[in-house]
Amino acid sequence: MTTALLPLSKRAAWKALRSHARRVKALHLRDLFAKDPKRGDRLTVEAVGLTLDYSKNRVTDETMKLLVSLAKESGLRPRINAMFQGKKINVTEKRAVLHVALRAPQGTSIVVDGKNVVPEVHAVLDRMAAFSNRVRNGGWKGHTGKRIRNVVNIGIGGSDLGPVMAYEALRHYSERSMTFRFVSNVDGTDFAEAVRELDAAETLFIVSSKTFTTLETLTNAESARAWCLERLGGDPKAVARHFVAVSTNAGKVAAFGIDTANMFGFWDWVGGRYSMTSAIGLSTMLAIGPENFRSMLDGFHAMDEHFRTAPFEKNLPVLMGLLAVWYSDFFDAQTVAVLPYEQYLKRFPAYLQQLAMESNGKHVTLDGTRVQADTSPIYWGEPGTNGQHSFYQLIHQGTRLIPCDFIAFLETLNPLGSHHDILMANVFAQTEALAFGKTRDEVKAEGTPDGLVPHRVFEGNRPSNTILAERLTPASLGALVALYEHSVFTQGTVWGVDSFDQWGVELGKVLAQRIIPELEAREEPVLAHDSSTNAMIRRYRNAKKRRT
Ligand code: G6Q
Repeated sequence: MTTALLPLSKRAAWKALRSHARRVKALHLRDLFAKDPKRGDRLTVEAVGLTLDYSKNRVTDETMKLLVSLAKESGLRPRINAMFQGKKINVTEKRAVLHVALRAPQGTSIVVDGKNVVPEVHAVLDRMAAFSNRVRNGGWKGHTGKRIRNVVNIGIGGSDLGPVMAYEALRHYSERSMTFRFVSNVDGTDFAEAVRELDAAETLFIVSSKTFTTLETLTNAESARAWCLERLGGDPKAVARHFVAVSTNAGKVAAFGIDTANMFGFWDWVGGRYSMTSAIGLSTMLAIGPENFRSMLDGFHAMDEHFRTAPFEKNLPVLMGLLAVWYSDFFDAQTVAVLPYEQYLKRFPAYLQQLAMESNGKHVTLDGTRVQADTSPIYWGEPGTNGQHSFYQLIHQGTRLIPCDFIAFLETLNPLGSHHDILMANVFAQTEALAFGKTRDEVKAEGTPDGLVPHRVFEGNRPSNTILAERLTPASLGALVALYEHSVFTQGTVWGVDSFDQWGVELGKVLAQRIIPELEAREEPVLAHDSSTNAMIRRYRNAKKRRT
């Protein structure tokens, strides 16, 4: 399908966008708004409880028309269909890409290799729910008969960032009598601090690893087992009461010593960074309960359906994806700032970094030829208002163009005096200041001394999206995450890259495996790296020697 597409630079819409961009660069948002008093309403779309105001972007109606044409010429519609039909669109790994099946309601059908996978998805969800209920109501006991009060998820990358983001985001809905921790880094500090004041008799470890071969996760899991056994009398039977696994690899789970009866499975068509709605979400379900987890899945599903069926002109993920392409490829913007005005979303930018950058940080297209444009922008961000007191300076007055996504909720989960009014006023003020700025004349009219005028000018014309939802709920979180998943898919489709592989993480892993024995060998190893790497290895070994 995709191979029949014209190369990016040959697509009519792409060529038209090139010359169109030159004209748009000369326009200022001040004028676009002045000439069109309804622009704010016109360039706002709503779906699945989310409102996207994209009016403060440097676009005209013509831009949006051309971007939508670009999506069409890039085969977005057939590619969406291919994904939802379980086609193997992850071509380099020959896999279907079906995170959308993880949230499909019971009774629906999504077929992979001739088999409807939805019943299996629900069978795992049911097992997760039964297990979560047992743990939450104290029915599941630890080795010494105590109930579980602490849950530690051990996993990294896609097996960590989704769970930790969702736990933080939905903390309001979580079982407050339980403690949830997340260990990902192989740096021993992560594990040591996570379990520091926990009672092993009350602690359950979830070892989350799709492959169950990941060095960091297995190292942490081994340390967790040793920590647990040391505190519970050394009886290996304790492992069955304190360890469960989430994986696709039953053999490795059993080899580690976890009873496969306590394993929750998923499938090779779930990519790591798209796995938070699979059994990888077990810690989330333990925290918020099966019903809330189901409403989170329903939020995802509603956005999946919107993405699958809505016309591109009104399709939130498509619009956001196309706008990211617009700035990345026609304005040379290097980054997108994601600015949630919601403290519970503090890990959302980190989650999004993996989602976007691991998916579309690619230099070749599906057929292996060099991609003809810049691919994924760098996603970054921090919750507002904190960022306003640090890096926003550069966004307002620096020399780089930083498109921003503001995310906010109309109602707070923690009403406290006028906090929420102040918070929301800041969201609206920031988007206004970025778009309209402050002219030289306005600065002068305030009586600013001449020498200071240039320093106090805000050029404006700095683009932003604003995403608003009623409240942060499991369902609205689901819709928000799915919005970005499909925005990333849209971007990857335009660039024609495989958004579902991640070969770029392999080389460092292989090299680390070579260096570990060189750090641990008793005898001085023969080092055959470059002079920099050799010297660092020697320095480390010498420091180790000095300590012993
Ligand atoms: C995600 C990546 C990667 C993966 C981790 C953990 O898309 O594949 O971040 O999730 O490397 O892998 P395991 O779950 O297999 O331990």
